[in-house]
Amino acid sequence: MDKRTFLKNSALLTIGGVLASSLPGTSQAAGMMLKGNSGKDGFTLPDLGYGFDALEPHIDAMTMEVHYSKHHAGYTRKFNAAVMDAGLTDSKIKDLFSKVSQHPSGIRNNGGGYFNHKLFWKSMSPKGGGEPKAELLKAIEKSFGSFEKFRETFSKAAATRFGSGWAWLVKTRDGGLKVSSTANQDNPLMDITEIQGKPLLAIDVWEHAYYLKYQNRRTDYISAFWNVVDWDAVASRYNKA
Ligand code: MN3
Repeated sequence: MDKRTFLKNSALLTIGGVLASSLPGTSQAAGMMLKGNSGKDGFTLPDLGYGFDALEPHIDAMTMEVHYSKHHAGYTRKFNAAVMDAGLTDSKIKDLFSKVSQHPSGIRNNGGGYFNHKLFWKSMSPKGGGEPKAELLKAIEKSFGSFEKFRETFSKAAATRFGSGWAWLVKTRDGGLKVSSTANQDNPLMDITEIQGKPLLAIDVWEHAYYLKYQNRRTDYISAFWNVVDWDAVASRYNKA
């Protein structure tokens, strides 16, 4: 190869590298790298599925960007490290949670942070809001009396969670629906949680989830959240549970 061909090829390789690192499909490559670092079941930051500004004006772009790319990415990284330290890289996340009381606190805190945010992003959509349909609506009416009553109960659980934590809509083992709230990054799949079951809907009430736009007005953030709830995603979780 002459010098000119060599330079041309190197330039193409460089462009290829830059392009590849900015393409969505390469998250798989990043995932494989992460798996290499944390065993075969490495946990990866999921795609958000919409832009940082997609939930404006209800949830602002800056909050979304910092929340996803700093907070959630941090939990994901620390969760992988905690799983590796504990020699639990072969475990499924649900098995880790169902015995979380027996594991180091890094699994509880960072595993919760990893899982809860994933569910939170998938509970919201720029096309969200309104009311659930069909079976889920019936189930909500059966458990809470009305959709409005459910909303009040959930909003209150979110507003009154002292300090940092989450509020949940949970499908319990008997098939009923309950609203609960948990501290820190705990969730309804964990054996240390009072109301256990399958989480269907989650709202993050840590200050980092709303402070930039709403400051101390957590209840304004909770009211705005209803405009972006993706009821189709919640219904599909309900139907699978
Ligand atoms: Mn958060």
